Amino acid sequence: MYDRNHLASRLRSASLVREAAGFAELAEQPGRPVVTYGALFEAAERCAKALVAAGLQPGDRVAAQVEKSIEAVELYLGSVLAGGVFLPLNTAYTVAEVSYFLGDAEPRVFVCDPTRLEALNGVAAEAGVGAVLTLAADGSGSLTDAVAAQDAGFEAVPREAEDLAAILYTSGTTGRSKGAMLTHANLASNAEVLTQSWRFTAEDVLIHALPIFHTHGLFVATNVTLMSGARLIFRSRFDAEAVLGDMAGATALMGVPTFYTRLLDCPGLGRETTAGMRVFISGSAPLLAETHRQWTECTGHAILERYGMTETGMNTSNPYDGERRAGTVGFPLPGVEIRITDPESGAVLPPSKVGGIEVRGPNVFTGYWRMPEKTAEEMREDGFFITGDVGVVDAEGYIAIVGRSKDLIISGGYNIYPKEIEALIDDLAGVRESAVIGLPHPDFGEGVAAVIVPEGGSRLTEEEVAAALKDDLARFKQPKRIYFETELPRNAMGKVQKNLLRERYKDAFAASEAPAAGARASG
Ligand code: MLC
Ligand code: AMP
Repeated sequence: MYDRNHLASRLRSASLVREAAGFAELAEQPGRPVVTYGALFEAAERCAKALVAAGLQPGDRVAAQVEKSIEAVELYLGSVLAGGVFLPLNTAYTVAEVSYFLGDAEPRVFVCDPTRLEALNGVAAEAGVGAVLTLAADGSGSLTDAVAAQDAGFEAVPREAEDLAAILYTSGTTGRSKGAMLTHANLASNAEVLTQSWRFTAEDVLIHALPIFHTHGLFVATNVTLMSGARLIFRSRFDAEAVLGDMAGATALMGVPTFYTRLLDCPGLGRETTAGMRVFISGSAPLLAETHRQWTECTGHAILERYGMTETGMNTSNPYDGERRAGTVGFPLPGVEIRITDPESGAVLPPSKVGGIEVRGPNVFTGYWRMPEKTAEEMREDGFFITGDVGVVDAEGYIAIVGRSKDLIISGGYNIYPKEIEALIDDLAGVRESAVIGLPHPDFGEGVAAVIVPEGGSRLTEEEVAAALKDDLARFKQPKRIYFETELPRNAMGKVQKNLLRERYKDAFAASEAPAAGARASG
């Protein structure tokens, strides 16, 4: 039965039209059987039943730290169908990190990889999780067994538009991660707007090589596909050569800038190999204007850059028709309002003035899980959300992001909050203080570096610091460079001048780790 308030029902209804027209395929997965829309939703319904059998009540959280698979998508849809709140977790998170999320969100059900069950069972029990199930990358596990044991058919648990469908954690500037609460209406409205703005139809084949535990891979790439009845080439991870090969049978790619710089380094990329592609979309981190220019020169396609956040879904996009302007994130999406404000007074600024980006619309989340004071700090009374991004609108209305007022590093599309790493380093014996900074990185855009001031007499080494952080921080957050200084530069107010440190170490990653974007000869 179609229910406009229900995300799962809105995602399902588009594909029903497609199936009626005789197109049944949803996803091609290298090394695994093709999945049809019918099979996806049937399995999602069985999964909803299995979750209910495991004790799930409407409003309960379902946390998942699982590898990318179609079964993981079924778990997402099954949770939503059962009236649950889906809570995906980065597969790189350590036991210590997962322990925090489970303790904070108190999920009824937690699904993890079978290889991590032993390590995570204890923290799940401590957090009072009712049922722990497993799901492996190949689709096997105790969740799959429980799903297979259910009969087909499940009537979606009715939900209001404002009920929660998901919680996604985003690190906090003060250290503690905050759970962004997203409603059925937030997710469904954003998927609908993107489908229309980017002209997705049942004719499309999207190359999906993003992780599905974040907004980009789950709510943008997956929801837009389901909403438009399109098809997916569903890759477990990004591999530039493989993705380039996929382009012969695809029409669209969504990626972070690292996808595009790595693809530019593939000798086979060119007009011929991208001839069947309709659109290349980039987001989650700034796309260098230079990468945009090189891509156009090499393929003849102008990358369509958009701007979003965990808390808001997608906010702005360059136009599908019309100029996709390099170095900008385009215009507010239909229904979304953007304003630029003075960071001190909050006064709205006129075009061409640089200020804080604020956003309001049906896409904006309802607040941070059990943190009303944090929500109040970032939400204006008139409903505008303070993004922490700094931007400017030009005379034609194109929005450019020129910086961030939040102390945040974005590495390969992942957000990393320096505060979280500094707190761990500062706790180490022999450390007086530290500053964690993002430095230009040829592959990831920014790379993490730590500048440490040891206590007098301490002989702390780089290796000791790295070893001490290993179990507490996901690999992508761990500093790739560690420097020792006798003191940190401070301004008159005593605040650490990270800009001076960034300047001092700006070449740290210059000629390392990966071929620089732009290494390719032009023409
Ligand atoms: C991997 N590593 C990273 C990293 N990814 N380090 C820093 N930043 C990253 N993003 C580490 C690995 O642990 C490894 O460490 C080393 O770097 C090399 O790994 P790799 O094999 O080259 O990495 P790869 O698997 O190819 O992954 C790179 C990537 C991936 C860019 C493809 O990180 C990725 O898929 N990023 C997308 C993130 C994303 O979806 N963001 C959207 C958030 S939503 P070592 O030392 O062990 O070798 C959002 C809202 C919005 O932001 O607007 O969309
Ligand atoms: P996240 O919290 O992981 O959702 O990351 C959201 C942040 O990513 C935003 O606040 C921006 O700082 C950044 N971001 C997303 N898209 C873009 C983009 N196209 N250009 C620059 N920054 C972006």
